[in-house]
Amino acid sequence: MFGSVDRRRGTGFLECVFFGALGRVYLYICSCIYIGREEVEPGIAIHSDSHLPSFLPNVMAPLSRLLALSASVAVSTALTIAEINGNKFLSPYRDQTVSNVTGVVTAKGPDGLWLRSTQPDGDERTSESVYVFGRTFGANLTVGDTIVVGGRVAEYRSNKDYIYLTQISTPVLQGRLSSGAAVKPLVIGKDTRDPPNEQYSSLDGGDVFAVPNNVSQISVANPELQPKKFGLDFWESLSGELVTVKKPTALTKPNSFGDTWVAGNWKVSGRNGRGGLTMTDKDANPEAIIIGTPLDGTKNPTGTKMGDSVEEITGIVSYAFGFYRILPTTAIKITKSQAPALPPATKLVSSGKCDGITFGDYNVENLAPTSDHHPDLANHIVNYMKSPDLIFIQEVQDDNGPTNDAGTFSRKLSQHFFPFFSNVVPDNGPHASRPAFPASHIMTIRDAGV
Ligand SMILES: [Ca+2]
Ligand SMILES: [Ca+2]
Ligand SMILES: [Ca+2]
Repeated sequence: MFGSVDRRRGTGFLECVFFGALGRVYLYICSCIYIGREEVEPGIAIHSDSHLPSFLPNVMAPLSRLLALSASVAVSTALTIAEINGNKFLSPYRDQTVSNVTGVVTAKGPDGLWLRSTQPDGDERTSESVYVFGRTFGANLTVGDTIVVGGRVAEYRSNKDYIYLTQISTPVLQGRLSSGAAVKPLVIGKDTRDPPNEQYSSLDGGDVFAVPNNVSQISVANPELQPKKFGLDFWESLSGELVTVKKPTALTKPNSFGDTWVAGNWKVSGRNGRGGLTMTDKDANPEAIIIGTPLDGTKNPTGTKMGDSVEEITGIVSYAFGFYRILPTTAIKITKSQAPALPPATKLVSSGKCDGITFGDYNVENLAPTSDHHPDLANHIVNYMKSPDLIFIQEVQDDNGPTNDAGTFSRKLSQHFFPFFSNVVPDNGPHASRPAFPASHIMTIRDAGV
């Protein structure tokens, strides 16, 4: 078989035409394609003006990878993983092809594997591990294998508002040096420093609550990492690393996927009486980390509660869906819950006089006239919140509930639920009537002092 290559630079698209005894076969290769929010492996499309034998796609897959490598604009050789990651958020070798990258396989996931360098540089800003993206790449590799890899350095994100994740894509296995290397996770707070516990980023003056905010974006400013000071920088400096979280505590109830925020036995600030971390001015709790989807296909529990003790977690530091996260090697396990299950009622009780007022804040979860949780809400407001003088409530819907129309206030709720309150001020802002963002109301329970 012989052929010709037509390289179209700037489009990431490579077309090869092979012809011979089989007739003409057209092989199209894209270095990277996207389906939905997931990146998938290099695209290979084969068209032929003759009958193709069934083995041909198998023969062409490795060939396509080699061709994709050769088609790269620039090639760098024998880089360390630390050099690939660099000391900023984005790789200095972004979109370049690299080869002879040596590392030990520390973990495998459904779409790729993670490599740890055999030549660490002693600089805590440069992660010594990296994600190698390729669904079939690791099929014959196991944890503890020391391998030599080539591929393209890619910065991947599934949404323009997210931070990029550095990875090696379109990988080619250049060699397996040995097997059975010991793979030891880094214990966070012991083998690494403690995560910073107040500030997220050098942008926004270090305060995510500062006004004005969003002065720039990490992926645009690409600042040099300061893992001692800023949370995002700390987690980025461990990107791709296999880590252990000792004595984790759940900080929230999980989302519907079982993703759970935790903090380990490192130094935290803002710990509250229920074991959570309370956000305050200039403390947005970057020491919290979300535990994402387990690598082995198991599922995290969805019934976890704030303050629950969790069994030691080992997994890979990654980034997806807007958050740095640890992908555990297997599902997390809850070992103990807070008792009693409900916190006590507040001790802040209004005197009903003008010398002081009490405030409350309650998300009433899509409250509509047809909701069945009116009695629970009333019970919580009266018996747990002790009827604050002023209460901010979120997620109030209008008379027709989730229907998206001009309504921002429920006449029925005002007749049946709100009569407990002496004054109701609905939020008539631009989002007030949208089902995804039900309105906020400020209500006063008593006139005294307000
Ligand atoms: Ca990076
Ligand atoms: Ca380093
Ligand atoms: Ca904190």
